[in-house]
Amino acid sequence: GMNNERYHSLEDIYHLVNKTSQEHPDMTKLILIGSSFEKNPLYVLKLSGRRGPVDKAMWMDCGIHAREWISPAFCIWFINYALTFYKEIPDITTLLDKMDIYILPVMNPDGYKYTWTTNRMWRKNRSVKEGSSCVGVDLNRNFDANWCTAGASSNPCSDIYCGQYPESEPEVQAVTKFLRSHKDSVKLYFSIHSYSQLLLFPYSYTLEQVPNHTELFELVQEASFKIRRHYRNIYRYGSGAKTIYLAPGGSDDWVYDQGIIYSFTFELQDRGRYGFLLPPNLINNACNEAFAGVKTIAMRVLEKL
Ligand code: 0X9
Ligand code: ZN
Repeated sequence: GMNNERYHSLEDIYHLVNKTSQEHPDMTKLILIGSSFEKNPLYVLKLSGRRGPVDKAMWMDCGIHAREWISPAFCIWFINYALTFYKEIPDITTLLDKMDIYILPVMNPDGYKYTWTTNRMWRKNRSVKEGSSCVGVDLNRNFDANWCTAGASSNPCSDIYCGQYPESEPEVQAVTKFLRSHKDSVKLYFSIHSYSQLLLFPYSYTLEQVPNHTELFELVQEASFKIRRHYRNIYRYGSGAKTIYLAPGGSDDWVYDQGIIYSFTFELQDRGRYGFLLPPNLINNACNEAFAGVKTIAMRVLEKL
């Protein structure tokens, strides 16, 4: 239910997504975009309103980093919200009537599973390479965007290891392949992380500003104001490099340079009290305010397109 949330295991998430697609065949499509290093499937759920085809779409991925449990929880929450309140609440109805929404609930299923079984604080994927005893690549350092420069590490034992070469990881390959082939329709990109309460946009790989910096700044500023007014929580905002740190090889920067100029990374609750261990009773509030941010930006972008 929407009010006593809990975190879902990887098996639960597969089951939920599968069940949801079967219960809503008119509004959903389940798309297998690839598989992880350990051969777990990467499913994208496509959400559409009950209307004819449209040429605009939004993408949202969750769970790039294994330990950030609120992130997959938000993707699941979003799917439930959309299918429950389509034609009941104007915000989600407008979004689904005007664009298709592609949701990847867990981009790093191997790592996510590992945080449930073995190490709650695991961040990377679980790929192994001959000649190294350390496991995993940071998927948000493996995209082909100023790959492995300052802010990433070439040491396989580092938590921010960039991998052997750009897009070396199957999870990254699956996402880039899908987005390359849907470049014309996807206008809006969100990547959901935690924690720190930040609304970020490119670049993170350089301190230089993107051409539409002012436009993106105004979008995240408005989203932050809305969240503060409705939920009394503070979200800082700005370009990644200037707001937190230089970090190359990220999904948002790669997406931006592909021409998807409305590209965002959200860092959800909290600001450090619980960190990655956000208690289940706070999931709902975290998701409600994250949705307020996504909605604010998506509505504005729709007006511009
Ligand atoms: O460092 C990251 O990958 C993200 N922060 S996290 O604490 N969730 O690991 C921030 C990503 C910002 N965007 C890029 N670095 N491209
Ligand atoms: Zn993260």
